[in-house]
Amino acid sequence: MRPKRRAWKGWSLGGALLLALAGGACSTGRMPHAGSTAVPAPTPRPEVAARPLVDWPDAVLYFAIVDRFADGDLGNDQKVDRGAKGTFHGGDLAGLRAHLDEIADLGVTALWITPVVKNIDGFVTGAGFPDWAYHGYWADDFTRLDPRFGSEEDLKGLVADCHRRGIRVLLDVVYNHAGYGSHYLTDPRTKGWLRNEETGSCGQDDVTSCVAGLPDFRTELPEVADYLMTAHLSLAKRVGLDGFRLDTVKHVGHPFWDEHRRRSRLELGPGFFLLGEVWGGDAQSLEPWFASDEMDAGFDFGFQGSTLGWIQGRGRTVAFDHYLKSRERVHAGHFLAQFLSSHDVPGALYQLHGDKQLFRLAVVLQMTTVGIPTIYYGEEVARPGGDWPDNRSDMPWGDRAILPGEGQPRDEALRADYRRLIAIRAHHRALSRGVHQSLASDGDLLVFEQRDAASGDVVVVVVNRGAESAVARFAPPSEWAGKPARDAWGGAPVRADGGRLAVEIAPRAAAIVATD
Ligand SMILES: [Ca+2]
Ligand SMILES: [Ca+2]
Repeated sequence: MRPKRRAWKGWSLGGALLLALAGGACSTGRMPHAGSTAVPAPTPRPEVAARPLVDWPDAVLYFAIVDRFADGDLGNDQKVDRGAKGTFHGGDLAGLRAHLDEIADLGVTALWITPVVKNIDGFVTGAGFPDWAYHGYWADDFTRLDPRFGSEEDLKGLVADCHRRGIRVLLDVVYNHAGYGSHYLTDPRTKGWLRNEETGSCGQDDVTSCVAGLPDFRTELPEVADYLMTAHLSLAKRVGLDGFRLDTVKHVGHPFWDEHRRRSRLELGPGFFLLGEVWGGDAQSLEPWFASDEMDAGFDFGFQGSTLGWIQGRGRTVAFDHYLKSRERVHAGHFLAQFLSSHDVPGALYQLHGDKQLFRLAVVLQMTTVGIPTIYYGEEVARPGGDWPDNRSDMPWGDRAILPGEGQPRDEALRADYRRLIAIRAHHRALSRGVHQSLASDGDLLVFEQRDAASGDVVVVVVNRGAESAVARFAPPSEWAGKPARDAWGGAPVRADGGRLAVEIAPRAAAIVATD
């Protein structure tokens, strides 16, 4: 979770608490959502053909906010108000299980879900509206699941259902802080575990500050570290998780992450995957966490801005090409994860003012570079998103009777294009593991090659951000000798031009050229 410093401006835990604690009345007077007739039927469990799990370097990751995806159990809804942005909307693990094929059908191979441990029951108003813990980042008890999201059996079932579909599961976990007003602050056994603003004990640096006013765990204390790690790692073991997405990594010290890595491998095996959120991270700045092997992968926070900037005509093409090349200079054995949208930033389609043609160029670039493409739920069907908190709106389900996003429009053509791009990536190891080489970066035309030496797979990617048609000319890779090349993405004409190949590329269009 990105600390909402701007949103929380003026927030203070000193003096009058702006927090309605457990069971506290909702100051808006809103009533729980009345029962809907759209109660899902008991979830059928159709036979699913088992699909193999995919190695992490080739993974495509789908990120869902549990509360905003699908409500599979209206019985666990509490104070749900689907009309308000900061409230619970009712989504849960049962909903994810019931509609897992929506995700699996895209071809993704991994699922990241928001935290599901027990969160605080109240809300805060520092953002100017009642804001609840629907996102799961405001824990009140790390040792049990939040009934609003479901039970441990639900989580175990979700993991099993995902595995049958060839999908690994990463659970988002927070080690840095507890929720506002969490019981850890009042329980005499644990209140000494936290730095907090009420006692003025928050430090100034990344590790000891109280991010967005949240009580900060003294993770340097062995008792605290052991409690938190035991809670998360034992849950992972009980339900069969494949790894964690680690929240607020830079706000916890390196010795903690060293020990966490040691224990996660000891208790869950060497393959237990750790994807960390180091805010602002990229291939270079993640080095301190990768060099000491504290985690396997980290988010590349530069990808969204670099990509959206270039396709909108900002910056020189050669500079963007250099950026793409720089992404492979990540510490050996470690990976970047590239997103176009997230719960902490305005989404790509929103930033592009709804221009789906440009958005498709961004998705092509996301799916043709090394790293783990991370799809933020609903962007594949053109969920409009917006700035926070609109970037956390409900999964659109169109005319399907699925709450909370029933009736919200979906772009099925865009979703079909996501499926095709993911299939192209799955077919070409050069896209997930290859070495990037620039073939042309003049004007508005970007042409680069991805080559995977191990498999001999070579793909040439052509992207024209300009308003005029262009022709990309390049020498065909030797691996293509004797085989006709074609554009597997947009069907652009590919013709021989002397000893070279020429690809005619329309304005604001892309080609993914290969021989198979
Ligand atoms: Ca529910
Ligand atoms: Ca901290």
